[in-house]
Amino acid sequence: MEQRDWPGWPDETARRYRAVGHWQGTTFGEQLSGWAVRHADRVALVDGDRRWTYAALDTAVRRLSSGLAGLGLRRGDKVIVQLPNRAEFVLLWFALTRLGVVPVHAMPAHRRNEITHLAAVAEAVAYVIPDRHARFDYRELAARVRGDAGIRHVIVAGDTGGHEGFLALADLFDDEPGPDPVDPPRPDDLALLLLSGGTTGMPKLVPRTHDDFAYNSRRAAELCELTEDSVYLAVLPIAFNYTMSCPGMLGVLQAGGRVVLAPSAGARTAFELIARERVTIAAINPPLVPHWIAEHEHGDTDLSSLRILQVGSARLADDLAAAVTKTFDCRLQQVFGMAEGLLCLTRLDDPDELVHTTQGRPISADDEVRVVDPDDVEVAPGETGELLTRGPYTLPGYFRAAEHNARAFTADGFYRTGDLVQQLPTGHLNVVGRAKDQINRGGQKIDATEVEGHLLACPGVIAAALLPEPDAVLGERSVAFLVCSGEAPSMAEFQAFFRDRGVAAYKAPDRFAVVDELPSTAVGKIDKKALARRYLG
Ligand code: J2J
Repeated sequence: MEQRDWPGWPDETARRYRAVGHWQGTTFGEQLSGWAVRHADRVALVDGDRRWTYAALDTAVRRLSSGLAGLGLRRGDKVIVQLPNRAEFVLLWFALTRLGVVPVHAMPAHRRNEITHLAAVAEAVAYVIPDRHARFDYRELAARVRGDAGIRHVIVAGDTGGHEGFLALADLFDDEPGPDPVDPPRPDDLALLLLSGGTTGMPKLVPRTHDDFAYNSRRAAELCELTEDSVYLAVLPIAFNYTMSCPGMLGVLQAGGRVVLAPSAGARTAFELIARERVTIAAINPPLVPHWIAEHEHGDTDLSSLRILQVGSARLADDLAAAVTKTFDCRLQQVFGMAEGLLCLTRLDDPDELVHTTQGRPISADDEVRVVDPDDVEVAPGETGELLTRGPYTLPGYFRAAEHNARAFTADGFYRTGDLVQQLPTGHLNVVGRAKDQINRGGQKIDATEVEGHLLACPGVIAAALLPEPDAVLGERSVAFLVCSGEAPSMAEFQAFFRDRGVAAYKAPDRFAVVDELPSTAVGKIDKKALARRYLG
């Protein structure tokens, strides 16, 4: 069934990735059981005052798996998981993947518009939410989505709030771990679905297998020299590929280390946890960097355990990178990754010059990289071009998106990243721009086409174009250029319109500019380059 949902790697390529040991032929359920034997009494997971040893984690996961199987969840079923950085995410994630049930990684910021879309594409049978998080009641959202999307079960990590038919996650733990799943997943099965940043209207789903995702995190963990003594602080949302597998939660667990979940991304919270748990590696994005630097300069928290500070998901300015090295007594590691796969890291022994000015180089010797011009011809070394890639953990095609796949991949299976890069003789990449119609708002990706669709649905808007503009904090923010009939709606009206449509708040334009007309190209498309030149200088 899955082969029809997404293309899979060519057989010959898959054989090679197995033969060289990238794909080790184990599932996450098997891996967790192995870790539980090897590291039984070591602490695996910390969430506030709650702690799980490896043995306790494995037992809790088995109990939850049995309960989920009792609900009727089976290998191949899809479940939308929208949980913040709480231990329940980790327990649930392993319980689902142990059964071969596929978590669809929604982000806490997503709302009705996004969840309904994910549910429809994945044909999700269940939806897992917190009760409340960051002043938002997810039960209200689930109550609305359930009807639209054919979701059979809503599972709440917390209080069901009396919503009829909602199940409490806590009630799904069987008293004892049940037998092994009757129809266990295979290592080359779909293990999870990640969300792409999106460039074509609505986010695509990125299929990742047990084999490829495990390789991704294992290889990243090797390059970060993680050991049993490593303690990873999850600052960004745990469902994010970066936090999951680069090396993230999975990388640190496979090394026998400890995962500490930060309840929010605030620098103060993070610093307290670093001191308390003796954190050795943390992963953040560029907008957090100035906060971390300021917190360090004004406070006296003991950060002496920290060995690696990873920064990625948007371009880190070179001077900010140098400031990190100057401020913190640890190694900066730049991280350039994507839900689709390819991960680039600066190496721990790279000279500062490379660490401060590049976004690293691919983690696998089998990551194939091409830098091409608009005709797909390779540019001269060091010149700017679009980055194309294929490899042992880069998707061979999106999930249920045959038409899009035809455009997003070359005939020989290279994924078109939409990132403009220059490659140095050392293999390091410098991300210099973007060929895709996307805004990177401090690490959050906004699909311009999708937002333009919402804007055009707003009464009085005749034409719309969303562009990035520089922002001191976020790197980029979004600006909507609009042509309106009659008087343009106010900023407040636009915001209310977006909220009522159930669109995640970060997608609402940061600024609106009403113009008389939008320039167009020879073929009649909106000419965003001309627009940017005219209004953004
Ligand atoms: C410039 N652009 C970057 C960087 C990502 C690890 C880290 C990040 C992501 C991620 C991820 C960048 N400099 N250092 O999945 O595993 C932009 C590029 C890229 C897109 C992918 C991971 N790091 N980007 O950010 O799927 O444009 O993944 O193609 O959200 O973010 O976005 P996303």
